Amino acid sequence: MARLIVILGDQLSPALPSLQNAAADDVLLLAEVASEASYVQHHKHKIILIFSAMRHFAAVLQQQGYQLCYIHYDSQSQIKCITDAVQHALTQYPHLQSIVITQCGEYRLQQEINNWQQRFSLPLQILSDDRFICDLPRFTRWAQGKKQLRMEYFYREMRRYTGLLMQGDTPEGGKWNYDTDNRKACPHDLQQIPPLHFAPDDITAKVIALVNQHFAANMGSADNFRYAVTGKDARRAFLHFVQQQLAQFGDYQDAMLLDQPFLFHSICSVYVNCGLLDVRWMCNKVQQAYQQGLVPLNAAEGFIRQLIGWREYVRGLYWLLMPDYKQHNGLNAERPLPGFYWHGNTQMRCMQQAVKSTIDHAYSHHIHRLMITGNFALLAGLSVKQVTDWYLAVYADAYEWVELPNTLGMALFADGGVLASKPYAASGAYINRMSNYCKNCAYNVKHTTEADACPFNALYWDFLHRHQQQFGTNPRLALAFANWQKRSDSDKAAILAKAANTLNRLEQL
Ligand code: DLZ
Ligand code: SF4
Repeated sequence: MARLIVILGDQLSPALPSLQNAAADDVLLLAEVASEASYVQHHKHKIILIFSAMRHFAAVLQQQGYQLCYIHYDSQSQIKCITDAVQHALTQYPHLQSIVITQCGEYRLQQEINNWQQRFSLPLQILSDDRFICDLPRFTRWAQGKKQLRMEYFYREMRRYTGLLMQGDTPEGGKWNYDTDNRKACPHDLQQIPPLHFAPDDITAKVIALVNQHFAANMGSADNFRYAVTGKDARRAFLHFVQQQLAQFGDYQDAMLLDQPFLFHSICSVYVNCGLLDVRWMCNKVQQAYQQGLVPLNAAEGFIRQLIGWREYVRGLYWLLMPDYKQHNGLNAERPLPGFYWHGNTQMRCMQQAVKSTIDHAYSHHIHRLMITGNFALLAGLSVKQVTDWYLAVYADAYEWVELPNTLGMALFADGGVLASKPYAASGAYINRMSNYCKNCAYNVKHTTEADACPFNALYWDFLHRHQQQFGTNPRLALAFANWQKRSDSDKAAILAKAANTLNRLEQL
């Protein structure tokens, strides 16, 4: 019984469940469609990455003898969405008798897929995505009956389940988590080894021309695209990271340096999230590097924690809590997103650096995302909808399952504390400790109310003051509130006036 096997743009893995029993008379469908390319205004690099990786993946499948139905992007086409593409394929290949797909990463599109059985009057098989280590029933079982769903406990279960960095029942080195050893500031003269980049081949060059033609207004320049677009090159990029960068990644995971957008980060989230890299393979390589004495434990553990802890945890939460999760706006944040999130023209050096890296590479590392663009959005009460759409659009590794919990929950605390135990609000002092940006900034990080004061400072106190009701009793913020209360009434009034003035002139910062 011949089947239509639908493969989405973030399902580019040879081990994809729906490909496992593919037969010669099955038809494999990959479709570049307007709805997926424009449901947010994706960065140019994200579209190039997905389209080019889809074309390369299809070429390999074809070489292996599979029948392919590949739909190239065409702005005039009647095929505007994945459902249209399925309709087209079923018309072209009338012998097909059922549809198979691996569960989709985003709720939005999964809802559309759920209608296919009725719409096409054919059996539809949706396979669990076992490229993730924790399947969704397992996550639901873990979450059941718990008052708080903390990543740390989930992570420990994943360590036990996978056996990664374990000695029997105990964690390697005696501690589960070396997060406190991941927070060193980076000396500015430490030698940097950049991630591997790849010159575009003919297939990518064609996609670059297409994106220049049809997505000219989107963020970024198509002409400096250097990501890997095949599994083979993505694996090369990852092994380069393990051999050259991972040893330092542990110490400097949270550090930021002027004009060093990558530091010791792997940037492999871009590859693993569209399927070019396999999580288990990556973790095994990192564990081997530790066992061979090439990298210290805090680096290996810190990296594995991101993959089998945080990444799996946010995916589980997303599917557990959608669609309601997307509606949360616990701090009533509605202020429009300032233009500098798109163009980066601001005197705030930290913001300028985070947005520049975003524009240049469709990438910025987790502390840029959490503690600069995210922290600013939290403090200034920027619209949850606009901020989450921005993150989904501008990062090459962003799909809603990973973006929404990280942004709405972690950065904006809009879910009322499902994900984080306190808001990640910070003044300029944190950014100064973790970077050399403040030394190179027009604003003075030590000032709060003066004309040249760092905008993060007054906004930070204003945030605490505004949300005293919600957070005043949170033990993790007790010290911050005590410091606020210690200030004289006139000091408080001056800080709140400065914050109000800052909020009124966000576009001029
Ligand atoms: C992100 C993306 C883009 C830009 N374009 C396509 C596309 O044309 N066809 C496709 O199948 N997938 C694309 N994707 C990835 C999907 O949006 C992604 O598979 C879903 O959001 C589910 O995670
Ligand atoms: Fe950012 Fe403030 Fe430091 Fe400037 S002084 S870089 S605005 S934290």
